[in-house]
Amino acid sequence: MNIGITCYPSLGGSGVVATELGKLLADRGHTVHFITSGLPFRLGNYQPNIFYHEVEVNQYDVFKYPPYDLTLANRMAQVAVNEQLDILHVHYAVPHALCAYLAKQMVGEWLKIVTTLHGTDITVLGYDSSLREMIRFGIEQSDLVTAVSADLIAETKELLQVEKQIELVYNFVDKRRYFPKDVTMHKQRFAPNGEKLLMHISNFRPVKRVSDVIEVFDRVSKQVPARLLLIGEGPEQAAIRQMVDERGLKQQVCFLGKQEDVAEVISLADVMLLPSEKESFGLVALEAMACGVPVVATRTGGIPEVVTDGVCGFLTDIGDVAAMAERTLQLLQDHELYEAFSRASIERSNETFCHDKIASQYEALYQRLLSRKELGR
Ligand code: GMT
Repeated sequence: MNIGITCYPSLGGSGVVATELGKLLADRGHTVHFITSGLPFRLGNYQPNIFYHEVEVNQYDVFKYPPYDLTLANRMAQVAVNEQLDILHVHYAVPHALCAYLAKQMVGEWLKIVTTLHGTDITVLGYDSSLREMIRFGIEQSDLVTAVSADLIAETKELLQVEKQIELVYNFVDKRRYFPKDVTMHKQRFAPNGEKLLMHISNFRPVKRVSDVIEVFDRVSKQVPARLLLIGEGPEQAAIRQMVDERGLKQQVCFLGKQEDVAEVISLADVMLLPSEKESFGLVALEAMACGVPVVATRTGGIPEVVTDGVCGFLTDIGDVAAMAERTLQLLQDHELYEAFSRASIERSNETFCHDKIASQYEALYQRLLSRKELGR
């Protein structure tokens, strides 16, 4: 198949999933065309059947707002025709589903549009009255729509009142890269006296509740010697640094900034903390599980579909930092429990969220769409 993929190319779960999917599809012999505003950051090494088509936005002085959406739609249409795309798979509804719709209007019905909903495109933007109807339209006009958790499907249906069937396709983790790694050398650097390492990875937006991570760490480190590794950057970072200083935790908290390949660092962690307000899936939780790191997270959105509470991690109510700290301590202090959770995490990520299994699901959906096309539907 000739498959076009559009996503946000910078750091972020939806871009990661889209890029990794493109690579897997290329491994399976398909030709993949990324149509994006920048080179997807996880694209990695050259692969002969992966192509990149840059979307260059016109910065003409008259425009107060450069027309990214129109330029993208036009580029999608060009690539669809020139490369004879069978499928155009867009990740994140806004504006990608609408751009794909416009491209399809330009080239013809033969171009099949698949839209994957990732979370904030519904759970945040869907509440914006200036976008809501547009998002609903983009979903209804897609030939096929998928979402990354059952919870996201339910919220989309309820909030936007869409009639369209939405297929559940979970996110995945590539178990060839995410597995427990020997990090003894690095551990020595971050935990020189054998301290326990807690970790949090996010874009430091308010929805991630990074201040809860600090609250939890503060409590845990009063009971067991521990360090905290924070990975990622974002708008809350300055406030978090200040909070760390005010609590006198500076020596125990390390800000690692943006890391391109978290597969290399996750194995350093003893426990991954994810106290989000909302999380349609929680890719970071899955990546931690694949590396055998138990997760302590909030019972919100799609997280309970990823982290089985009491088996591969613990789930608590949003903002209940006391419970999160207690659960973290339980894991850190009970070796047998820890080992059981670690094994269960690896097993669950390999079975339910294996890259091969999910790539096959997408492939089957594409094939279903294309066979409908042959039947003239
Ligand atoms: O987490 C974010 O804010 C980034 C966002 C994105 O679009 O990259 O993540 C969303 O999509 C990820 C991949 O499907 C999911 O794992 C995240 O749970 C989801 N974020 C939220 O729902 C807040």
